[in-house]
Amino acid sequence: MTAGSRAVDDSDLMRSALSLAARGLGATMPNPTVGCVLYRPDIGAGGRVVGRGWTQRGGRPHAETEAIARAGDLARGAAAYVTLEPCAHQGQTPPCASALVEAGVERVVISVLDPDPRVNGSGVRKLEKAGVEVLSGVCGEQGAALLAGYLKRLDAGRPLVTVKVATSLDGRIALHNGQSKWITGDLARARAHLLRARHDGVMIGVGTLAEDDPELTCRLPGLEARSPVRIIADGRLRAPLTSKLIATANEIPTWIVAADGAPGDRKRALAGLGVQVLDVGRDESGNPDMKEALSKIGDLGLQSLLVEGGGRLVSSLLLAGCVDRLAWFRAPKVIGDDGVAAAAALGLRDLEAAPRFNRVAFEEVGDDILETYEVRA
Ligand code: AOF
Ligand code: ZN
Repeated sequence: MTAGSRAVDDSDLMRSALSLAARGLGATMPNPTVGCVLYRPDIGAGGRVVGRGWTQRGGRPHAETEAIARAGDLARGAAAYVTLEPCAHQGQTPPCASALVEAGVERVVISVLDPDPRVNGSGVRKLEKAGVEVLSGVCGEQGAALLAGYLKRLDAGRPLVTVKVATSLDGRIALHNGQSKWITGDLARARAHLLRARHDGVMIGVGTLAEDDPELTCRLPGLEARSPVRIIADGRLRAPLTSKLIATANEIPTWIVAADGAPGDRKRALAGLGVQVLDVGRDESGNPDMKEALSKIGDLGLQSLLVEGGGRLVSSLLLAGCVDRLAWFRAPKVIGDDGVAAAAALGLRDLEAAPRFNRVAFEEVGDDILETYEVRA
């Protein structure tokens, strides 16, 4: 080795597999997004990566079979770095654990074990039985962060919920007259479109639909096809049928959450326009029951949901204990108490009861900042 260089180690290669996996965020539901790097330690001075793969759109093919196909014969004798335990169940194709053995892979390094009941350790057992050396837990924390939506759905039966807001310094999302375009700058808006691309679904309340008439698509060049499923929380089905979301429901999946007692003729009209109606009960305040809505959304395969307001939907979700992350953009502006707050009334009487979060990331985005928070356990 030359001075200043060092051999690649397991975590370097796993980080590379993790970045491949990240490409599939928001595109593989109901499957997790997985990355795989095949590495031959015996080629050249520092070894060589001979194949890369990640889970393809809609969840198939899996990452390992992609990487094996790219490596061809060079896979023989390789070490595989996979961000999730290789599957051991027969799907449309044979299990990845068998495909790795078949390809001649001698060592498998795993970030996260797969809690899917069809896998759940059987991938590791299959590999070990075939004489493959297995090491798991490498970059486990980063691996679990990337799989947070997948793990949440398996564990809680609902998608991981991230609330995204764009506020002034004093936490306002709009003026009293409803004007909200634009509080944050161009770069922050582009960053928010990237968040849409990386989520399976995006949800707003009917008030925001009526006020802003948004499209909720990802309009970043090259990522247009990555628009998430669009969901409107609209207990009484008051959404205007002429709104952009509903008018384009035949092109981009659009769902609406209706509460008990929503008028049947509206349901039929919406269904006729291509909107899928999800019926749920009501919570204590008479709003659609968010826990039930999220569990239906999870049943339909969504692993991650980005909530883009408004304040009433945000407070319903906070009160239901269903907010896992916050993506909070703040612009250097002050709007004042006559503006609209990011969250509607929570009725708190004790600070101890306030939803609490830990900040996990901080980014400057042009003149604005983006703070990312995770709910405190
Ligand atoms: C892998 N590599 O890239 C992914 C895996 O519906 P199927 O048959 O495609 O199986 C889905 C399950 O496969 C999913 O729940 C998870 O356990 C695993 N996903 N496994 O080896 C991959 N995406
Ligand atoms: Zn597989």
